Amino acid sequence: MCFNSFSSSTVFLAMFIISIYYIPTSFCQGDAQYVACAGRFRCANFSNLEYPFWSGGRAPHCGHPAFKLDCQGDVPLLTLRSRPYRVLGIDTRSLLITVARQDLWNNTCPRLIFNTDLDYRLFRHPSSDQNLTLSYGCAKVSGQLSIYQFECTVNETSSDSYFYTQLVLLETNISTQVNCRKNISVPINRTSAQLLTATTSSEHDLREVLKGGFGLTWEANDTNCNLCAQSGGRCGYNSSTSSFACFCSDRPYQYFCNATDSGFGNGKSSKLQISKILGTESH
Ligand SMILES: *[C@@H]1O[C@H](CO)[C@@H](O)[C@H](O)[C@H]1NC(C)=O
Ligand SMILES: *[C@@H]1O[C@H](CO)[C@@H](O)[C@H](O)[C@H]1NC(C)=O
Ligand SMILES: *[C@@H]1O[C@H](CO)[C@@H](O)[C@H](O)[C@H]1NC(C)=O
Ligand SMILES: *[C@@H]1O[C@H](CO)[C@@H](O)[C@H](O)[C@H]1NC(C)=O
Ligand SMILES: *[C@@H]1O[C@H](CO)[C@@H](O)[C@H](O)[C@H]1NC(C)=O
Ligand SMILES: *[C@@H]1O[C@H](CO)[C@@H](O)[C@H](O)[C@H]1NC(C)=O
Ligand SMILES: *[C@@H]1O[C@H](CO)[C@@H](O)[C@H](O)[C@H]1NC(C)=O
Ligand SMILES: *[C@@H]1O[C@H](CO)[C@@H](O)[C@H](O)[C@H]1NC(C)=O
Ligand SMILES: *[C@@H]1O[C@H](CO)[C@@H](O)[C@H](O)[C@H]1NC(C)=O
Ligand SMILES: CC(=O)N[C@H]1CO[C@H](CO)[C@@H](O)[C@@H]1O
Repeated sequence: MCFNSFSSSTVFLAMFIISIYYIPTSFCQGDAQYVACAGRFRCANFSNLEYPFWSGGRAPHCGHPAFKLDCQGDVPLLTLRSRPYRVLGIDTRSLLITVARQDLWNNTCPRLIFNTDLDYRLFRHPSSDQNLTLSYGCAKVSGQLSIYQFECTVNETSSDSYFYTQLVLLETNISTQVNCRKNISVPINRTSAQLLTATTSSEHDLREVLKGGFGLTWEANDTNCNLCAQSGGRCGYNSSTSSFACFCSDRPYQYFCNATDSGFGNGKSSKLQISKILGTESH
């Protein structure tokens, strides 16, 4: 069906007559890019995924380039600044993704020690989150701070490693006592921070927190996407302009399906324009 947004059969008939004059032949078969982005897709243990996400099985123009999922394992992997993250949750309503660093998932001792590096043009931390510091290759300390110690063999030398939350850093003089070769930050939420601040916290707790991951809210022109979808389009990306694109049944538009969108073409007919002619605009 091409005109399923019009319920009245009278309007349908009028539309049909007008369509003979106004609608290009490609209108009903659909723009190829529009057709390619139909429906939602599955990835590992997630179903119903849509823009800004895409994967190997879906055309790249149907998603934002930074949101490509690797669906080969038991959970999707998302590459952020060339490092892999396990995707543990996706909430498209609140634009919240829960990810865990693949190298630190159920693991306190990664082979390569690197900081968590994110593109803050695309992602934000929930405001209650904080950084957990993991310090590797440290000289030994004694006393109370050793509760935050864990084992990790760095460069074939077994040395002490420590984890400390922001509160621990603030309330102890750990930073003046511990001398480490490498420090990294990993985001954690408030609940996890409380757990790891407690003097009863253990390496097991650390492992569990790292396994649970952290939340990130994303911003990938989702407002544009809502407008596009409302106009009957499918959200995507124009790689030649590196910007959002709205694929409509007749052709791609910059923001949403309409007739005289500046920047492309020269104003072919569309649902919106026709409905304006008929005075039956449905929104
Ligand atoms: C997918 O699996 C991961 C790891 O087992 C789990 O944390 C996550 O909740 C699962 N997601 C869904 C949508 O089932
Ligand atoms: C997490 O790591 C521990 C210790 O290495 C292991 O016993 C456990 O099976 C792992 N859990 C998962 C879900 O991989
Ligand atoms: C952790 O530290 C980095 C670098 O200072 C900062 O950009 C980031 O927002 C911090 N993360 C959280 C959860 O506050
Ligand atoms: C381990 O050795 C490599 C190569 O010598 C070095 O680049 C890296 O910083 C070392 N890691 C730590 C934690 O010292
Ligand atoms: C730092 O901690 C050590 C060991 O608990 C203690 O001996 C020292 O007095 C502390 N230094 C400061 C400045 O609090
Ligand atoms: C890592 O952090 C500890 C404690 O804050 C500090 O003593 C050490 O100098 C830091 N090391 C590096 C390489 O930044
Ligand atoms: C906090 O993070 C842990 C994983 O580290 C997760 O299990 C828990 O559900 C999160 N809590 C909240 C309130 O988001
Ligand atoms: C991408 O944008 C360019 C420049 O505005 C336009 O010519 C082209 O048709 C667009 N392509 C798609 C697929 O939207
Ligand atoms: C089409 O959309 C553009 C924004 O993308 C807007 O400036 C223009 O007024 C719209 N035209 C019509 C006919 O709605
Ligand atoms: C995160 C992102 O891609 N933002 C873009 C949303 O769209 C506007 C206008 O096309 C761009 O300027 C932003 O960079």
